[in-house]
Amino acid sequence: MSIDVIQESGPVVDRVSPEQAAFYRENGYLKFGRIFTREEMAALKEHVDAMIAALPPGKRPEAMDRPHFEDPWLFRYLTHPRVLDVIEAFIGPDIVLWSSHFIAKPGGDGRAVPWHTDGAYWGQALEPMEVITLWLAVDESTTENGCMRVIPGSHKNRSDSLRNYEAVDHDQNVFGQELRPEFIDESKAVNLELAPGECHFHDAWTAHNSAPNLSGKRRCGYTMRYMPAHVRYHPGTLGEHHIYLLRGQDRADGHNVYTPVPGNR
Ligand SMILES: O=C(O)CCC(=O)C(=O)O
Repeated sequence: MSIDVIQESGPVVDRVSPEQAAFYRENGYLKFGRIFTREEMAALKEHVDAMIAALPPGKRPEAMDRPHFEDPWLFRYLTHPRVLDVIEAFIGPDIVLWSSHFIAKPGGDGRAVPWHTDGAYWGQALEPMEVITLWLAVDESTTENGCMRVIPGSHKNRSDSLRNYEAVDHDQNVFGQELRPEFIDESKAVNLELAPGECHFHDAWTAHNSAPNLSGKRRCGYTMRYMPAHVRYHPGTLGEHHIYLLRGQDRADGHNVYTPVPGNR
C-alpha cells in the first residue's frame, strides 16, 4: 500500500471485539484501528517534533527510550481512559505501565530494528514475562518507511526466542543482537502498515523487526507497554526504571514498588 493511500483512516475505536481478542491470543499480534483523534495526534506530533529537535548531538531519534520518566506530559497518552479500556480487554482490570519508547526513524538513514522478542530483551526483569505493547503510529508507517513486521504465532516458541541470538552491526541497527535466521521464516512475516493515530498490539514473545527507513519520510512509532499487576518487577537489570499502577490493584503481593503517576501533566 502506498504512503498516499494510507493517510485517511476511520473513526476512533475504543472496544476490542471477542474475535479481535481471540486473534491476538492465537497470533501474538493485532492490527487495530485509530485509538487517538486527529487533534490528539496533532498535539503529540508537535511534541515529538520538539523532542527530536532538542536531542543532543549524536543521540539517535530511534533511541528515545522511557521518555515519560522526564516528561510528565506523555502520561496524557499513556493513561488515556480509551487506551486503558482497550488494554483491559487484553490483560484484565489491574494495569501497570511497564515502559514506553519513541522509535523515530529519520527519512533516508533510519536504522533497522533486528528480529527479536521483547521478552528476551527484558530478560529476568519480569516474572512472569507478560507484557502487551501498543505501538502507536505518530507518522504513517508503511513498507516504504520501515513499518513493524511480525511472525504470526511466534509467541508460542518462547524457548527459541530466548537463546538463539547473534551479533549484528550496531551502526546499522537500533540494537546489536538479532534472532538467528534459522528461527525466523521471513516468508511468514506480516507488514503492519498504519495511518497516524492507528495502532497495533504485540505480545512480549512475538518475533518482530522493521527495515531501515530509506524513504524520504520519517517513521515514528510510540511503544506504550503495559502488564497485568500480578507481574513482579525485579529491579537492577535495566538501570533506573519506574513502574506505575494505572488501574485496579496490586496483585503481586506487595513485591512491586509503584511510582505515583505525575500530577502536573
Ligand atoms: O518500531 C519498530 O520498528 C520496532 C518496535 C519494537 O521493537 C517494539 O515495539 O518492541
